[in-house]
Amino acid sequence: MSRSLREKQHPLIRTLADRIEQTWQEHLDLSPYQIPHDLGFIEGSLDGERLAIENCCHQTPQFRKLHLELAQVGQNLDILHCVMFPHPHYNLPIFGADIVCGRGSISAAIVDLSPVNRDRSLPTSYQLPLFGLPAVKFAQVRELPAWGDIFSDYCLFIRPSDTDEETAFGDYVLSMLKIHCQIAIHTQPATSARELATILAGQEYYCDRQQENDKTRRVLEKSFGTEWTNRYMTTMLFDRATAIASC
Ligand code: BLA
Repeated sequence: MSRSLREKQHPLIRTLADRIEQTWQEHLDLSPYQIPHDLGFIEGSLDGERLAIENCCHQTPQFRKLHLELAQVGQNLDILHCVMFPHPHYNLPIFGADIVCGRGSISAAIVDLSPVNRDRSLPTSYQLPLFGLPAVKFAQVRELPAWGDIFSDYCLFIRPSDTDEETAFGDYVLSMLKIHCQIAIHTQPATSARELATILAGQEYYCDRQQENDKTRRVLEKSFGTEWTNRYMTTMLFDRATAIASC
C-alpha cells in the first residue's frame, strides 16, 4: 500500500496498519486480489475537505478477501477499516476492526471475531485461546448499535482514554488476529452442502448488518453521493460471498 496516507494518520492507525500487514505476511499464504480499477485509491471532497481512501487487498487459500482500508478526511478524520472474509467453504468467523479518530483523538475503536454459525457461536477451536487473552479494563466501553448483534462476546468496543489504552487496544487486536490466522491455516474446508449454505447465510447476514451502519454511510455519501456509496459498501466494504466464486 502506498505509504503517503498512512504517514499522516494517527499513530495507533499507522502502527496497527503496519502490524496487521506484517501478521498477514508472516502467517498466511498471500496472493494478489483484483480491486475494481477505480476503487483502489479514491479521492473526493467532504464539506470542502479532501477525502482520500486507500485500499489494499489480498486473498489466501482460506480467505476470499483480506481488506485493509485507510481513509482520511482533511485534517479531521482518520479511519482504519479491516475485514477478513473467509472463503465460505471454511467455517471461520469474520475478523473485523474499525478505528475512527476525529480531531486527533480516537472516538471509536472496535475489533471482533464475528461468528457465522446459525447459533451465532464461535467454533470450539477459538474458545480456549480467546478465553486466555489477558483481560484489560478500559475506562470507556461503548455500547453497540442496534445492528451490532453480529458481534461475539469477545468484541471490544471502546473509546481509548489515553495512549496506554490505545496501546492495549492495539495489542488486543494483534492477539486476536494471530489466534485467527493460526487456527484458520489448520482448518479443513466444510464438506456438506448444508454447512456451506449456513456459512454463506452467516456471511450474508454480517454484510447486511454492517451496511446498516449509518455513520459510515453518511461520511461516504457526503463526498461521493448515494449511488456511489451503495456500490462501494456492497462491492468493496461488505461484499457478499457467492458459492460459485468460492469453489
Ligand atoms: C462507527 N464508523 C463509525 C463512525 C464513523 C465511521 C464516522 C462513528 C464514530 C463514532 O461513533 O465515534 C466511519 N468507518 C467509517 C468509514 C469507513 C469505516 C467512512 O470503516 C470506511 C470507509 N465498522 C466497520 C467494521 C466494524 C465497524 C469492520 O467497518 C466492526 C468490526 C464498526 N464503526 C463500527 C461501529 C461503530 C462505528 C460498531 C459505532 C456505530 C454507532 O455507534 O452507531
